[in-house]
Amino acid sequence: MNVAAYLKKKSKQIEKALDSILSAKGAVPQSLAHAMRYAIFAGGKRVRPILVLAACEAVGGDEKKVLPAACAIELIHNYSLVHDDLPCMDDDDLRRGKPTCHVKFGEATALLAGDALLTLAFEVMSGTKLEAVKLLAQAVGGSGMVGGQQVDIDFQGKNKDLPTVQYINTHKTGDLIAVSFRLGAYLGGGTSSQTKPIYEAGKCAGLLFQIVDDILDKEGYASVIGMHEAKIQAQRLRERAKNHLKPLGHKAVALSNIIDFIADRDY
Ligand code: GRG
Repeated sequence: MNVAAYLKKKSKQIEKALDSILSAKGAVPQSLAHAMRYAIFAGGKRVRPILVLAACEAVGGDEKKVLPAACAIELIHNYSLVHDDLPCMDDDDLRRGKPTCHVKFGEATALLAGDALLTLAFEVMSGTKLEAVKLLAQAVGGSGMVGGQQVDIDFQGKNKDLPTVQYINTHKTGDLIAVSFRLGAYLGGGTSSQTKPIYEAGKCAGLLFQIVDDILDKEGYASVIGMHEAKIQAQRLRERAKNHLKPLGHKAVALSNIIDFIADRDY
């Protein structure tokens, strides 16, 4: 299977669905709607929503049932980037090579665009299952992504030990990726013997994603355990993630190939 072609095809599908979700929000003030669209259509890779679709495929599920969750996860991912770029956080001027949302629309509007994207995500999720809404909320709230970001902030400029770096990686980045695997399998109608190993693979892939990011940026994990050890860990996580998927057979080939894509990315 050609993973680049798969990602391109699925990414178009996600963009179409995101476009119709944002277009349906008729009553949003224009300035806010512009900032929301700018944040969403700025050239992201759509890795997380594609993982949702591939996890659904791995359980032989119907893609239509997971598309809303896939879009909700991408809305949340982009809200987190808009907020992460704000002056009170990372204070970044560029994202994906373009001016960040607050540089383009001002801080207050960027903050509100993030809020509106997060809220919209849960409106979209309300059309799925209550359990899925809860799993997503847990993954991105105080004990998930937001908690990971808080610990990252608490330790800024301080030496981080390995458990702290692991906590940050697991929650700040890992939880949203892990829940993408989990919801794709769950909402795709997977049995618990399918959903469990897919979620385990997702946890490994989530950590892998951040370790690869740290290796590319020469920081975080790579600076605590060293570049060489970080590369060994990344290789181990890739193998563990793919091993979890083996019992699912050929249906999980796309998911497995995306794990390789995450491990091999060089940008
Ligand atoms: C501010 C609530 C809040 C949370 C922030 C995810 C996050 C938590 C911050 C983003 C900072 C960051 C660089 C995290 C590492 C994960 C990462 C590389 C995200 C970018 O993901 P990609 O490469 O982005 O999937 P695209 O551009 O493809 O959408």
